[in-house]
Amino acid sequence: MQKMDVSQFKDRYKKKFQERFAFNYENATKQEQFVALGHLVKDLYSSDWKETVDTYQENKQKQVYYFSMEFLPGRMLKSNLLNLGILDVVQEGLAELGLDLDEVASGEMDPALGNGGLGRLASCFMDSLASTGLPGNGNGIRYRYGLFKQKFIDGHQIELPENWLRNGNVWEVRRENKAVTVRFGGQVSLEPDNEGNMHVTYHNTQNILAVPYDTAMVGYQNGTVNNLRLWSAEIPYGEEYLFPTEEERNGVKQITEYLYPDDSNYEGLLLRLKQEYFFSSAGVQSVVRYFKQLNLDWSYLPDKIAIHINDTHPTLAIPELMRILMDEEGLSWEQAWEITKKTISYTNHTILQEAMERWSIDMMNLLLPRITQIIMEINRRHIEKKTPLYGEDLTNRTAIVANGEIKMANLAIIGSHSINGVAKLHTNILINHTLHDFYLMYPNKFNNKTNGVTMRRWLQISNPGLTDLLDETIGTEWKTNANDIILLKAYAEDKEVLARIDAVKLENKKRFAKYVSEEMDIEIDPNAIFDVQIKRLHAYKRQLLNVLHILDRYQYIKDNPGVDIPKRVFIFGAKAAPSYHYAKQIIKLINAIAEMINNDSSLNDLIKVVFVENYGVSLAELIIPAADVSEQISLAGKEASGTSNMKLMANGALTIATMDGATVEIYDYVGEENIYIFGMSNEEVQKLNAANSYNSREIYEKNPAVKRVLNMLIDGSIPGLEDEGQDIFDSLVKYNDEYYLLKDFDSYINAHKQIDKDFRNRETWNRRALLNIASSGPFSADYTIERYADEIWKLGAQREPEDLI
Ligand code: H2P
Repeated sequence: MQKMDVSQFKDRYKKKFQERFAFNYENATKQEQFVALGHLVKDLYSSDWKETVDTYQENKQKQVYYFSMEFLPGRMLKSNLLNLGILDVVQEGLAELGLDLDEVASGEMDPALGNGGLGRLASCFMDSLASTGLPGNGNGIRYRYGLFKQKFIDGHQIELPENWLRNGNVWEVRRENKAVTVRFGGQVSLEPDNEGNMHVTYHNTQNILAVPYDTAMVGYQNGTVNNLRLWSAEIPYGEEYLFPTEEERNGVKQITEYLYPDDSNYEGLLLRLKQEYFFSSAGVQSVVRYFKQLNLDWSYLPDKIAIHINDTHPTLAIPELMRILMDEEGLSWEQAWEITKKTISYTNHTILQEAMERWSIDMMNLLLPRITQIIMEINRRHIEKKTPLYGEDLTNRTAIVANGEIKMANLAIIGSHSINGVAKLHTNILINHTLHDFYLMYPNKFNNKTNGVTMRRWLQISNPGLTDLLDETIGTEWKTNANDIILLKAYAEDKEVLARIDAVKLENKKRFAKYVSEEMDIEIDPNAIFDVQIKRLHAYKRQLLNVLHILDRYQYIKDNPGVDIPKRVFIFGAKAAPSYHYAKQIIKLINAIAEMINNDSSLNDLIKVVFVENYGVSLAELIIPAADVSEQISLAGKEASGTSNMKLMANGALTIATMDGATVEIYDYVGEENIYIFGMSNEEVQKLNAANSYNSREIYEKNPAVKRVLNMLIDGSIPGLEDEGQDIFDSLVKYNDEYYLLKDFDSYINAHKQIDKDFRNRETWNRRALLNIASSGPFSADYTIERYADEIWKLGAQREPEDLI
């Protein structure tokens, strides 16, 4: 890309604006100012984009395709500017034009095409693939609305559609000429031709057009621009198609409308299955089409293509690739199977049974008859082959098809060459418990790839103050080699640097406090401890434990008016799945408590509760740099990795945590004196499970602090609660507290008391913040991606045709 100075930028911007809108930029809305800038930026990278794609193809380079139901890219303007190396020039240029970059950037919609860590991980990986110069592309769904927009009404979560495309999307390019057809329903017949080869014929299928929209994934100042391809469902056109009825049109549109439509009923489930096949099939078809252009024998497919399935949602890529290779390209089952397994790899992101996808065979058969045949045959062969080796019991436990259902994780493991967990502890749990039977069969398929986060978005963009501090102390090498952040350790005793860490944090806290004041009408003191829990709302993540601590603290302050403890602001950001009743009750509870506490002047502002509405990437960018305390309090063994833990640490928050997920690795790097660990370990949880002796009611009866706090849920102390208080109380006392909150209660409270004490000593606290920042380098997604590339996708070591001879 050609470099641009400030004055060139200003000229180009004015011209671009004029071209697009035919009036002056000064009179424009933020959104229009953004659109013009977006188009300008796109012009700047478009030649690199084309060149990157061409080079991959000319060199017949092996490419990876990351299939994911979710991507959570966040706003892309600043990330593109940073990666193009023109963030400063544009900021300055806009300022000279009388515009503020942050204001203009806020004119971009933040697409909610993901739900939580899973989708954000996919986007961090996209950034890291391009930034490390690796040939890697995304494949997913272009949801018209994505995940719902969250509103709180009377403290309840209300879901609204988020029309993020209403003003168009500057970054995407519609590629109609690359559309493919995806078939649903109907019947299939297999008939032999004269030579005895089987031919598959489809009857009465519903054909849907999958149209790709491509978005550039710009690498960090390296000229690499990869592709994120998102598919949109459309009615096929052409003379052979009759004019569709309204019902047909709606049925098609529906496929790419919402992320995670309510699946608590048959229709919703069917729609979700459609979505999964839709983007898996479209992705595989486009990958195969690309491979065919290389003019190589089919056996080279795994040498040129890696398909990664992010969680089980894209698992149908396995039977789909088999289908194409056999039915359309005439390969034998054995050939197709070898190629498929070598091409596909899978990441498991959770051990929660409820999250393990299963589909009814009947539904699958109705929607995808040929795919179902293939899955049944994969299963039949698996059982036939493994039973003599491992016996009936073990083999049957690994079956893909059982009790009228298809188990997607089992299919993903059997049909791929690699399965990885997302943190060391998680991978160990997979190997030793959840997927142990598979581990006995395929020990070499299992490996760990601890998650990572892109430091570009989560440090450079969201925390410019800290970025400057790092640049001025340790130089700029850390921006391409995050391990260099460790050099900051040398400043652990430097009082000036420690004071600057404090000042940067305070600035970030003021920025967030301003948002809270303007948007929520709550005043918070930037000198208070900002205590942050931001993640999907789920019982295992134990936001409720955080709530119990708040109530305990509330009681303590009430009992001891004028007590001298640091002020705390409890900050929550979380969405609950629309049909997850209990999670929504917890949202209501937090909001009710916020209302009660924030309006109680007798508390002297010693506690405040801020539950931000519609938490997403943009809010995370505001909250994370402002955090003092990072809450990672899941029941040990349940959180596969976590990634907010890494972002918060890199921004100098101290972690209060159970030994779970990647927090265990954070503990290893940062050392026990710089983190607050509490609660049961995974082993202790396992033992308690095995003993079957847990009795939460006994804790309730015997522990006065617990009793007092829990009683608040049911005795009317918290205004505005309806059934929520009783239901939540019951979950903890009557139904034996599935996630052991009461068991971990005391140690959690004690850890928080320690935080109160430690926060007082500013210098020591800042030193520990510094050590957290300094230890965060290994969690850069660049390293994670390099490990995927080397060990799973083998992007560097591809086999060329000569190697075969
Ligand atoms: C999940 C796991 C996290 C993990 C993330 C990415 C599904 O994300 O629960 O532990 O870090 O995938 O691997 P989340 O809960 O945030 O939706």
